Amino acid sequence: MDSSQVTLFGHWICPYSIRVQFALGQRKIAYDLVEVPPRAVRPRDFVVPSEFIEHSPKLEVPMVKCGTEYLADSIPILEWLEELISTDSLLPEQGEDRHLVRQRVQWLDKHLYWPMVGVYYGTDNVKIAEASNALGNALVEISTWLQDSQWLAGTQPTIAEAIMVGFYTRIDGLRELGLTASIPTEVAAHIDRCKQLEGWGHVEWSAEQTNEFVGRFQKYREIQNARS
Ligand SMILES: N[C@@H](CCC(=O)N[C@@H](CS)C(=O)NCC(=O)O)C(=O)O
Repeated sequence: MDSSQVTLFGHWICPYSIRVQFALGQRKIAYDLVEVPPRAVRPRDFVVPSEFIEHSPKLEVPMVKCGTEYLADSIPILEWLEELISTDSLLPEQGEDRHLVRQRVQWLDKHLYWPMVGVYYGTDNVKIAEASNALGNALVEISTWLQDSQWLAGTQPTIAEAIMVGFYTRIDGLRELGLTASIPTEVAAHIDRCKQLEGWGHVEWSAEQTNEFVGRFQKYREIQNARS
């Protein structure tokens, strides 16, 4: 398969898009990026590409086009890219290691992402504090994985890192939006290691992007609170 035919329909502000963009960068797969801002932050005059409307079942980013085929939903996309392209894999071949990666990917998707999204989409302080605490608890659990290994699942970076960097890109912004939980030492060291990876350069936020993220969600809160 010619990897030059990969197109990512995504957006930097979407942590699910970041998962895929990180994996593409880390695996040195060439790709085109078509920016589709999620509805909550979409400029009014933005014209959604018809190709995206036609092929994305839930109108969610990320969606990937490989050759002539399309797939939406980040975790299936990461698996699909592993099936299609074998270079610089982020999924171990062996059964048990592969199982651990998949298990941790699912765990992060649920126990890290739910509270993370809860912090920035939160509109009342009690809910934001609850999400922040849940996120802190998730980080404590993750720190136990990192006591045994430098990486989240096994001895190499895997698609579990792709999930995690969706959180790492926005930590500073989350702090401004109400994240108070502390980052365990093992996780802080893991952040530093992830920042050395090739994929990080594809997803890292500038200070302007952090400010834009914070500003857009502060505005979102204002609008929601004015309505209620
Ligand atoms: N389960 C999906 C979730 C993707 C998702 O929630 N994407 C959001 C943006 S972060 C989206 O596009 N929502 C529709 C919209 O806001 O227009 C995945 O893992 O890719």
